[in-house]
Amino acid sequence: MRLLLINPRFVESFWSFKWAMDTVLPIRKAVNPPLGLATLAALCPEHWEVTIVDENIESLPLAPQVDLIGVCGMGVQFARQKELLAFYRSRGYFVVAGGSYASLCPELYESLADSIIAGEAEYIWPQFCRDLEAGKPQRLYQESDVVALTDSPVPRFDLLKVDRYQAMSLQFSRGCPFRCEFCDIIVMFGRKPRTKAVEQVGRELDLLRKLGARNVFFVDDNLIGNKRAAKELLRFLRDYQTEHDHRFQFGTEASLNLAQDGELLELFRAAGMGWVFIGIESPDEASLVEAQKLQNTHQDILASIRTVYSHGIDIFAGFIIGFDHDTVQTFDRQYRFIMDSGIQAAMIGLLTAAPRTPLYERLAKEGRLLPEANNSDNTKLGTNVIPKGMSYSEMIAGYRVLHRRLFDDRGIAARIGNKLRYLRDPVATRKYSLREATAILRRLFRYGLLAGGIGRMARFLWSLPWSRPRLIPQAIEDWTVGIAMRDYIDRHFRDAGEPSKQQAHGYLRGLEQAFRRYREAGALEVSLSEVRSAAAMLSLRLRGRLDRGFFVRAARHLEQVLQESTSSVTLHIDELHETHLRHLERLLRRLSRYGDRVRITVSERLRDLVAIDSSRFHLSFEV
Ligand code: B12
Ligand code: SF4
Repeated sequence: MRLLLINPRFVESFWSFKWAMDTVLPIRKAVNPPLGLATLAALCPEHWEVTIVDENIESLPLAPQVDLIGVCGMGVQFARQKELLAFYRSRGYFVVAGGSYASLCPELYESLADSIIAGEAEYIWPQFCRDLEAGKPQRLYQESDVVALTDSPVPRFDLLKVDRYQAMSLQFSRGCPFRCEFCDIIVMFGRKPRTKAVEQVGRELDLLRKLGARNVFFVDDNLIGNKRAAKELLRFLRDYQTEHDHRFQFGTEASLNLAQDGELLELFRAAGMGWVFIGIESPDEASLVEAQKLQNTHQDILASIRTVYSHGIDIFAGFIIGFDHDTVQTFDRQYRFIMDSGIQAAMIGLLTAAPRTPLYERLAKEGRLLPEANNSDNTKLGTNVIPKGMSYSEMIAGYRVLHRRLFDDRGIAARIGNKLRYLRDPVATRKYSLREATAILRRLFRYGLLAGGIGRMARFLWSLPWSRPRLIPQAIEDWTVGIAMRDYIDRHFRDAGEPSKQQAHGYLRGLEQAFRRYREAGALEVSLSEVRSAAAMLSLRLRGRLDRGFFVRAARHLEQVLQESTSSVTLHIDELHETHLRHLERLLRRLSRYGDRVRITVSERLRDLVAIDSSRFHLSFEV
């Protein structure tokens, strides 16, 4: 049996760190690989031939030589997952859906896939494989029991393109003992953390070492959910690192009570855990209590952060705005807190109610859910929750302003100072070779710092800890993170408003005039499909009989539209002469920086001729 597993393209978010990936780390194309797919591949019968395609780093095969196709997805990938399931199904493939969102809401997939795998796959996937081989696959395989992680195989890391990811993923435990109201982790994985044996982790690290990985993210929901097991793991990692020349840089997710356990912190350091992601959510105790995030109320949060820094461990953190106790004043409180904390990678989200969570149930009862709104990505300018302490529009406006304040050059530099004041002797890292590190620095200087003007350069130089040179790499990393987040804000958090509607119609008229000749000859159709807040959705249908001049001018016009606004563009390539292929390629190269907002359809006849990089552009199918 030949199986293709696909990780659909993500919509860009803060987590994409697109600017850093495209500009500073061009060898890397995404932050983390789809570990679920590598695990699933390892659960297949030995005689199955498995391939993994991650659309975030590579193009999709449109006519793969396989017998079945599995597509995974989180909620944020649902639209793309649906599109891919429909496309491949329409081509006659047997399609299977799985992953986080199918686990949370399997009912949404009923009409989309031939089989659905809901929940952890360790036991139900082998059962599906047996049924399929026997010719009687069922529609739904739902895990209702508890999977022992000691039964989870070493993932097929060898099927992933290791060098394209910033860090490889490895999972030690699932589940978390806490009960935060908004959390879907405990709905999916339960409150009793389950762990692998440390020897399993050792085997996974052996394979990652063989494949050349250096950077490993322990993707546990809360690595210290079971402290005894966490300590055993960390001791094991410490010894493993000593044995293997401290080859790995590790990072993970943990709850804030990490700061209260000195032994745990020492072990983090000894194991080479250079950074940790912590859900801080709010500096406001009333909001934490409301969210049942009581573990964050037992100590002064700022003091805890500084304790973690004092062990040489960097912090990424999640923050939430929109709790019932939050008002318009909350933005300023969060601003001051985040600045003081020195946290550069501050992932601030609007409170979002994921289906099946206690928060979702409560707000549904209170009539405070927006059913059509985004329920999966809490870092967009919108949520499905109607706030209580402020109006929806005040919340969105405040959210936008908060980001602008935090991620101006002054904010980035000041946070670095506030972090480095407490960060002691960072955990030794060997993330990059000397050659890689030099190339990274050169690109950061040229495209990030010098491009930001003399003011940014001055702030950069001022922020470097000249008297403690060991901390300089941390400052450089924080500038890279800060500029990447700022770049995202500049492109995605523009002001919406009426003038933009006029602007959208202006773009349409501009295109109509510029390309009148082609339109009149029936070679091109231009239209404006929708105007939604600040964004126009422009569409160009290429019908052949174009020339080089068209592509050159189209590149200029479309690049300007994408640069100036949050509009998106759809290119329908219905007809294209072979000799124009290189002109089209040049046009696409110009637009690729905005690929997230460029949708492309290619007519059936041209699919062998026109290859679109679906990891760059949204390749759409007219099924
Ligand atoms: C690593 C990670 C990431 C990585 C990316 C990982 C990747 N490339 O896929 C990063 C850091 C980039 C990330 C980002 C985000 N993430 Co994330 N992430 C995780 C995390 C911590 C681990 C995922 C993982 O590797 N698990 C380990 C594997 C082995 O488990 P698994 O994926 O569940 O797979 C099992 C089954 O689902 C099944 N399976 C998996 N795939 C498939 C496919 C098929 C066909 C089948 C049959 C079965 C199957 O088999 C596996 C073995 O049992 C999870 C939490 C978690 N515990 O899963 C959150 C999680 C998946 N992320 C989540 C969210 C919300 C996000 C963000 C939207 C956060 C945000 N607000 O911005 C962003 C979006 C990214 C973007 N737009 O760019 C949610 C998803 C909720 C949902 N139900 O959809 C989760 C569950 C965490 C949470 N509750 O907050 N994330
Ligand atoms: S600490 Fe994190 S994983 Fe645990 S319940 Fe709270 S939000 Fe969920």
